[in-house]
Amino acid sequence: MSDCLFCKIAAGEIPADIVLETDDILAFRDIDPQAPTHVLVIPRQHFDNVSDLTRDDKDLAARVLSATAEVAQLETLERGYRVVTNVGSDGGQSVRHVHFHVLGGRGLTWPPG
Ligand code: DGP
Repeated sequence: MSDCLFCKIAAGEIPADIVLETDDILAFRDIDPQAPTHVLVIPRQHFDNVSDLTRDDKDLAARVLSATAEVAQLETLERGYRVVTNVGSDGGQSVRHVHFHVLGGRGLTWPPG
């Protein structure tokens, strides 16, 4: 999508601090980190949010989830971490391109606000 921020990051049109990159997935550091490690994992392909993923996308969805684990390993989050995806306004989603937050490096409280 031409007006999507994360599509532009995926296309290299907007710079990002990239942690992991494959043909169809990108992981980059969040611009406003909420923990010592805060990385966003996205498919390069545009989906508004996780609700738009269907059974047809199961292989890509599995690769994205697997990439979150790989990021945790690269960031040495051996004490644990959290994977979050926000959906819609009540879910706190501010960027409409599906993304998984990988947060770690400190003890995280529950429930989130
Ligand atoms: P969410 O609120 O769940 O939609 O998360 C969107 C995240 O995207 C938020 O934590 C801040 C981050 N973000 C917004 N703009 C940029 C940007 O231009 N670059 C990077 N690296 N992260 C961004």
